[in-house]
Amino acid sequence: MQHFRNYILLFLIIPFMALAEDGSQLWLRYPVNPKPRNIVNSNSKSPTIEIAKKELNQHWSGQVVDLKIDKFPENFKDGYRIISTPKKISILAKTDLGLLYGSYHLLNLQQQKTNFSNLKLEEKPSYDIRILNHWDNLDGTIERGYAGHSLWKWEDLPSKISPRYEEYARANASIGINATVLNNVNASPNMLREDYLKKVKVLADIFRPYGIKIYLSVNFSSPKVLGGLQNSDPLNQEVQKWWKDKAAEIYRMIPDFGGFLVKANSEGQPGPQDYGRTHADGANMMADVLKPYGGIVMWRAFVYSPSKEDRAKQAHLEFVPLDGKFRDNVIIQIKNGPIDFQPREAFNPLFGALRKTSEMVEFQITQEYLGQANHLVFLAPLFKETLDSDTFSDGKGSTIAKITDGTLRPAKLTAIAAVANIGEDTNWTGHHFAQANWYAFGRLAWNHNLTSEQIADEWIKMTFTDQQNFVDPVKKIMLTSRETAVDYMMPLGLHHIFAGGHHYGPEPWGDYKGGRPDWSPVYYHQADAEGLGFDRTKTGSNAVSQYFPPLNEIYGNIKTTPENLILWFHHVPWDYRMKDGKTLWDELCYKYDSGVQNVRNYQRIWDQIQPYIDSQRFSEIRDKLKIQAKDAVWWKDACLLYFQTYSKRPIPSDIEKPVHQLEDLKKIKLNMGHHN
Ligand code: BDP
Repeated sequence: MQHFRNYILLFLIIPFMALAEDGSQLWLRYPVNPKPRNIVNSNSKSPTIEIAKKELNQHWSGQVVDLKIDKFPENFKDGYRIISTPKKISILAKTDLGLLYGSYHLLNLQQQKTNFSNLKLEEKPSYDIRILNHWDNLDGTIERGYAGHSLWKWEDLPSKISPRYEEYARANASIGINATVLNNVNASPNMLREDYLKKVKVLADIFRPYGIKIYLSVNFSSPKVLGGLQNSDPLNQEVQKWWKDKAAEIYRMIPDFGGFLVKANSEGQPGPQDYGRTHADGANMMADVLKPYGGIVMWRAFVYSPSKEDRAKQAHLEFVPLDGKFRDNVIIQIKNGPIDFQPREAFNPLFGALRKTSEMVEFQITQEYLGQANHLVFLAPLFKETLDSDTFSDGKGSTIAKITDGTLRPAKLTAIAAVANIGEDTNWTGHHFAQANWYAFGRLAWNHNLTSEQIADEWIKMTFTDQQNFVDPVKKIMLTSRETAVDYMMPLGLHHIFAGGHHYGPEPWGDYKGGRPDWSPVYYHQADAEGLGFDRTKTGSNAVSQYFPPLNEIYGNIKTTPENLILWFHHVPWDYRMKDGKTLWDELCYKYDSGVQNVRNYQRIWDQIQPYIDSQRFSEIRDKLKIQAKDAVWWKDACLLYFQTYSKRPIPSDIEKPVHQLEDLKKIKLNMGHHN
C-alpha cells in the first residue's frame, strides 16, 4: 500500500518537474544521453579535458570525438579547429582549454540543429582576457545588482561549497569567458585579509579547470586600513613592501591569480592623488609587485570630481598626459561612454587617445540605467555600437574594437570587461532575457565580429526553441529593444535624467542644490526657454575637441551631428528643424511615443508565441513586459510634461495624451536608495 502511494506521488511530481522551466539552466539546455557513452579520445590529460569528456559523453549524440592537442602559432591562444567526417569529429587546439571551448561549441551547434557532415571551422578569441566584473560586497549585497544577493557565500566559505560555483564556471566557459573579478570596485580592504583569501582560493580551485582566472578589486588604502601603516602613499617604501608581501601571500595560495582591478580617486574612493601622486604612480606600484607572477593591473579611467569641468571630459584630461608612463602590465579600463553606462552615449574619447598604453572597454551587463531586471533590453546592439565606433585615432577604420584587440596597437595585453548581472536568483539574472546579455558579452568578447542578430539567433535557439514561429518574432523584439528603451527614456542624446540614487525611473526635474551638480539631471539636459541639450561645442564645454578629426568637426556642427546624439553635443532650439522636417519638440514627443508603442507591440507579440514555450517562462516574461509598458508611459509622461514647462508647445494631437500629472510624478519616491 505504502508502495502504491509512493508511485502515485511520483506520477504527480514527474510531469510537474518536466514543466518546471525556471531558467536555471540558462542556455545550457543540452539534451542528456539516455545511456552513458564513451565516445571521446584525447592525447591530453587534465581536469579540463575531463570536463570536456564528461560534457560530450553526456550530451553529444553524434559520432566519436577526438580531442587533440596540436601545433598552432602563438597567436592562436585558446582557439580551436573542428573538422568532421561522417565517422569522426576532431577538435584540435593548442591548449586543453581550447579543446574544452571546442567541445562546448560542438554542443551548441548540436542544440541549434546544425548539420555536421563535413563541418570545418576555426575559432580564436578576439581578446586575451574576457572578464566579468562583479560588484559584489562582502556582506552579500550587490551594488547595482538586480538578481538577488551575491552568488559568493563568504560566510559559508571555505568549508561549505555551493553547487552554483561550478555551474557558474561552466556557464562562463561555455561562452569563452575566462576571468572574473569577484568583488565590488568600491572595494572593502577586508577582501585582502588572509581569511578572505582562503575563501577566494576555494573558488579559484573550482574555476581553474574551466579556465577561469580570479582577479580582485582592491582598495587603494589597504596598506593603511588593513596593514596599519601610516599612509598608503605609493612612493612610500613600506607601502610598496606591504603590497609586495600581499602579492606573495596571494600567489602562494592562488598561483594563477590574475591581478587587481582598481577604482582610485573616483567617487570618493582613495587613490594616489590623496598623496599628490598620479594614477601612473599608483598603478605602477601595484604592477611592479604583480609582475614577477605574471599578474596585471586593470586601472579604471572612471574618474571625475565635482569641478567646473564637464564630467564627460575629465577622464581624457586626467589620463592623456600620463600616456607612456604606465608599466606594460597595466591596462586602462575605460567605460564605453564618458559619463556612465547611459542608454546611449557618444563613445568615450579616451579610446585611441592613449597611444603607448593598453586600453580596454568596460561595459555594463547589469542594467543599472536600462530598466534593471524589469525591462527587456538586449544589449548586443549597444556593445556593437561602441566596438564598431570609428575613433579615427589612426585614420579611418580605427574602431574601438581594433584599438583594444591589438590590431592597431601592438598591445601587450588585450582585454574586455563587463559588469555582471548575475545573482542568486533561480534564473541567475532576474529577467529571463537578461541572460541574453551575459551571453552576448561572452560571445562578443570571443568574437567581436559577430552581429547582434547572430548572437540573438543562437541564444534564442539554445534557451527556448528553434521553431521559426518563435525565433523570428522574438528576435525582432530583441534587436529593436535597446532603441526602444532609448526612445522611451532618453532619445536624441539625452542622458542621466534618472532619479538620483536608484537610477530606475525618471527625474528630469532633479536639481540637487547644495549637492554635486554633476549628479543632477538638470546639469545634463540644460532645458530652458530656448531649447534642450548640453552644449559640448566650442561655445560650450568643448568636449568635441577631445575627438580626433574629422569627428571633432562632425560633432561640433549641429548639422552634421548624428541626430541620435544631437542633445549630447548641442543645446538645440525647441523649433530647430530635424532632418525629417519636424521641430525638435515634436520629434522628442514622437520618439517618446514610439518607445511606448513598441513595448506595447512586444506585449502583443509575446502573447502570440505562447504555444511555443513553457508556461512558467511565458508568464514571468509577460508580467515583466507589463511593468515595462507601464514604466515606458511613466518615462514619457514625466519627460514630456516636464520639458513642456520649458518648450511651452503642445504635444502633437496624434500622440497618446499623458495619463499622469507632473506634480504627482514628482512625488514618486522609490525606496531603492543609493548615493548618486
Ligand atoms: C556607477 C554606479 C556606481 C558605481 C560606479 C562605478 O552608479 O554604483 O560604483 O558607476 O562604476 O555606474 O564605479
